[in-house]
Amino acid sequence: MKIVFATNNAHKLREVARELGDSYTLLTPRDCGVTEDIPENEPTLEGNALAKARYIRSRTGLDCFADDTGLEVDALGGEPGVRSARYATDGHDDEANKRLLLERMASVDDRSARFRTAIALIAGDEEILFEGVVRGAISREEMGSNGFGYDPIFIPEGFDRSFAQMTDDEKNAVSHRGRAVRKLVDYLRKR
Ligand code: ITT
Repeated sequence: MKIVFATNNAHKLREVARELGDSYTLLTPRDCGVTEDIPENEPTLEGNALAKARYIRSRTGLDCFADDTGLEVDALGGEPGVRSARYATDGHDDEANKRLLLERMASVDDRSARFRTAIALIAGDEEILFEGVVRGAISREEMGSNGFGYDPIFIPEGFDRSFAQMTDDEKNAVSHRGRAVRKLVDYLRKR
C-alpha cells in the first residue's frame, strides 16, 4: 500500500522506513511532484504535523502522514520546542542551533530535556495524532557524528552515549520518533 511521508528530511525518512517495514511503499512529496516547501507556521508540534499532512493530502489526494519534532529543555522553559528548526536562524542551520543551545546551557546544571514527536496521519477520511517522547539530558559538548539535528548533544535516559553515537536501530528503539512511528504502524495494521 502506498503512503506519503510529508517530509523533506532524508534522515527522518530513513528512520521511519526502517520501522514501517515492507507492507507500505513510502513516497516522498517529491515522488508526488510536490517540490515546494511545506508551510509549518503553527504554534504547536501537533498543529504543524496536521498542517503538513493536510497540505500533502490536498496536493496528492493520497493517504499520508507528517512528523513534527521539538527538543524541549526544562531549564529553558521548554525551548526551543516548536521552534527547534529555526532556533538560531530562519533556516535549518543545525550547527548554529546546537551552538546556540550549548551556549545558553553553559552555566546551567539542570541538563534535563526531552525530544517530542507528533505524527499526524490522514487515512481515508480520518485524521489521527500519535505522540512519542524520550527523556534525556543535554551534553556539555558534541558527542558523535551519526544522525542529524540535535543528536550529538542529546543523551537519552539510561545511556552514556548521545543519539549521534548510536546506530539507526539503537536510536529507533528508544527515540521519540521510533515510539511515535510504532504507534502509527500499530494503528495502520489494525485498520
Ligand atoms: P520536515 O520536512 O519533516 O518538516 P524538519 O527537519 O523541518 O523536516 P522538524 O521541523 O520536525 O523537521 O525538526 C525540528 C528540528 O528538530 C530540526 O532542527 C531538526 O534537525 C531537529 N530534529 C528533529 N528530529 C530530530 C532527531 O530525531 N534528532 C535530532 N534532531 C532532530
